[in-house]
Amino acid sequence: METHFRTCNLCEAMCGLKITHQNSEILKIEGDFEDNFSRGHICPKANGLKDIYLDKDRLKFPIKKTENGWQQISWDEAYSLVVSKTKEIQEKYGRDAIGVYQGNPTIHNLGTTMFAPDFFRLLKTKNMFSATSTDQLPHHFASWLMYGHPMLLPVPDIDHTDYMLIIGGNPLASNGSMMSVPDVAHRLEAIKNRGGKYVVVDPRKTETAKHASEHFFIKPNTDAFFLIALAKEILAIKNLELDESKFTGLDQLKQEINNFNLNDIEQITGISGETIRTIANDFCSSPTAVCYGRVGVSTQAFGGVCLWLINVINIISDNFDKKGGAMFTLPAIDFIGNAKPKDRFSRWKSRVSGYPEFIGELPVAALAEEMLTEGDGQIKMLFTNCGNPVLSTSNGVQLEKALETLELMVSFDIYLNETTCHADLILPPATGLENPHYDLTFHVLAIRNTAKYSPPLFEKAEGAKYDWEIFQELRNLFLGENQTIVPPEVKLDLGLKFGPYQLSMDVLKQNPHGIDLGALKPIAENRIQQKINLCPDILAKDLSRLQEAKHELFATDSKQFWLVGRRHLRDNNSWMHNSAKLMKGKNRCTLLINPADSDFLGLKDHETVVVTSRVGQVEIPIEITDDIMPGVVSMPHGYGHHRKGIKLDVAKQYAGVSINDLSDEKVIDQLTGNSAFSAVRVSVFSLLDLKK
Ligand SMILES: Nc1nc2c(c(=O)[nH]1)N[C@H]1C(S)=C(S)[C@@H](COP(=O)(O)OP(=O)(O)OC[C@H]3O[C@@H](n4cnc5c(=O)[nH]c(N)nc54)[C@H](O)[C@@H]3O)O[C@H]1N2
Ligand SMILES: Nc1nc2c(c(=O)[nH]1)N[C@H]1C(S)=C(S)[C@@H](COP(=O)(O)OP(=O)(O)OC[C@H]3O[C@@H](n4cnc5c(=O)[nH]c(N)nc54)[C@H](O)[C@@H]3O)O[C@H]1N2
Ligand code: SF4
Ligand SMILES: [Mo]
Repeated sequence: METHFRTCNLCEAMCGLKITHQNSEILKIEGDFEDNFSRGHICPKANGLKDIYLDKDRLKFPIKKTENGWQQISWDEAYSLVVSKTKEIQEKYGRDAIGVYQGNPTIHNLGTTMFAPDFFRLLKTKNMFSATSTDQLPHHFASWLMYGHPMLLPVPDIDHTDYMLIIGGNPLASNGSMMSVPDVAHRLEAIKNRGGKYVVVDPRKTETAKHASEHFFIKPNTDAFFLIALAKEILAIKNLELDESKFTGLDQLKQEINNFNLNDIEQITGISGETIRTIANDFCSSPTAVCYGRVGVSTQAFGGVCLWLINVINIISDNFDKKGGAMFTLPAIDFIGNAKPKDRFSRWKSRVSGYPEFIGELPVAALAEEMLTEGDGQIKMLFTNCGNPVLSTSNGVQLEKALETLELMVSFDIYLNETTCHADLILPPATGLENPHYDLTFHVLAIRNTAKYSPPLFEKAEGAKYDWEIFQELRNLFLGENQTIVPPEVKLDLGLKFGPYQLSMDVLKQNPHGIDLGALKPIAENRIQQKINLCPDILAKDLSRLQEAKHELFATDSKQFWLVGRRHLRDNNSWMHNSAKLMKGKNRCTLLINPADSDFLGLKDHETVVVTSRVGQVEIPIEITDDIMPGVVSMPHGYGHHRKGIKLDVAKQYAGVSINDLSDEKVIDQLTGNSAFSAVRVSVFSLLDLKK
């Protein structure tokens, strides 16, 4: 029997795992109590790593779609097809005829994070897309404008704070995001145990809200008003003395905020002015406090404004760059360094809808129309990498149609799923326990400075390839070069040696439980290369759009609901439903609805309803519960495995329906281009009524 220690790469929490195995048989996966960061914590998904490793549906060799179905081909054949077709299509139609979509596991896989960008950059296409614009883009946007770099993302110092305000995040299900925080439940509990509070603002009484000191229901999409009201109260309490050597824009900010008439704040948001005053008082009277917002505030019609205001609140309450507040990390591999602020927005626009580029990418809401609309620059060939946009981006049905129009589609993926079944060629890399791991991205977002390297546990299948091999080999072939293929450890070693702690691969290898580099420290002065702008013009201008939207937010219609998403501890976006162990138990793909609404519609618990939106409809059973606000319905994302052509035998049995067959690709944050999932309106009908 042997023991292997590693970091779980499935979500952002970076839990330490202790895996007991006999040769290639895994006997047990448990939490590593010697990992000081995660302290033995794991969630049920950790065991999913074993299921992925053993999954008979997982792809290990390239497959090509033929008239006789999918056929295995050699890596050489796959590579030469990719390179020759890419060149042919670019010669025929121009560079932008190639589109690229990269999904979430891109950053959970070291080899892909390190080497995929080099390959995709060679294509020089403007049609780059990723899951970022379905997720955290507004965080990067606000950071870029205020701190000068999209990756200078303040992290809540959860272990030292006395008051944490959580808006649109459910870390007890998601295990935290844009905040790598293993064992988050105990860490939140500890705030209460040391006499502090944590408070949740969410249209659903979530798992996190149920344990919180307080929870307030908020109407979806109205957080920007709530945050303005909160900022106004905080400004009234704090007679802010601004260090003019560090900040600019305070007067402008005050002016902008004062332009808002907030007398009707309760009607708009569902939260009274009195409550907001209390939150502001608590926030300011706590020795330390931090405001944290996540997917719920990011993926809405004013995501950019919300993330800006959250930063503002932390700064004006004097909790930025302070212990217990919102702080920057100093990661062992520091790819931000002393990066100077630069132009990163709207340098080009999407061809059809004219959406602005940000950090080199266009909003994924434009992906389908860029394939479907004829003309110069139309996407004719698409690469997907670690992504399942058919289930994970708005209007999946339209996207499916668009994928069928392509001349060629190539997917780097480990499954034949709802997206990759439209490809002509799938190149699957080794994954999970077969890979070495270092969290290049999540150490940047962690609540402590830590560093940990995990060696591979098992050999990849004979003849299989690592992601870092695939992307370097493709690069070489594309350029006709013969550069040596290097494993990620070579680059890691350099990054560590030149990093702020001068570590090395040798040192990391000697510390299989990770190295704790200490609590976050105030370091903004060294990280930020500009004065912090409290009121960037681009964001301030968007406030007039917010003013205009006010009336729309009031609009009520008894059959129209706001549709919001939710996450469950045993899901991982769309791609872990092929693990039988994780799928056990009651059906999770249900629509939550408040009793007042189900009564009004005459619906019975568990009956199937039809939910419709501008773009589509689904049939789904309901769960009647007071946990969801009246006027709002909630369903999980990542289901919809009934689609033809997939090879996911377990997932098919728990097919469910896809929320993104309802999400409208036209509904975006018009400033940042991020998908505004929470701004989608739906109608709900009884299936029985419709059949009558
Ligand atoms: N309505 C609604 N939609 C949402 C969200 C929501 O809350 N509501 N959330 C959004 C968010 S936050 C995100 S991040 C996106 C996610 O969007 P995506 O990243 O596009 O979707 P995933 O389901 O994470 O798909 C991951 C893909 O990566 C593949 N994969 C897994 N491991 C590996 C690997 O090691 N190598 C390779 N090459 N492939 C691998 C899987 O098979 C799968 O195809 O979804 C977004 N969509
Ligand atoms: N178990 C599990 N863990 C995951 C994932 C998973 O799929 N499953 N996905 C991973 C990924 S890719 C990400 S990005 C993170 C996301 O991490 P979180 O942001 O913590 O994830 P969610 O559970 O979607 O929480 C979003 C919350 O926002 C609320 N919300 C929706 N609309 C609004 C609104 O308009 N205003 C406010 N205030 N709240 C709103 C929803 O009700 C929900 O409770 O989780 C990661 N971890
Ligand atoms: S919380 Fe995230 S990192 Fe920890 S075991 Fe679960 S999936 Fe893995
Ligand atoms: Mo995400």
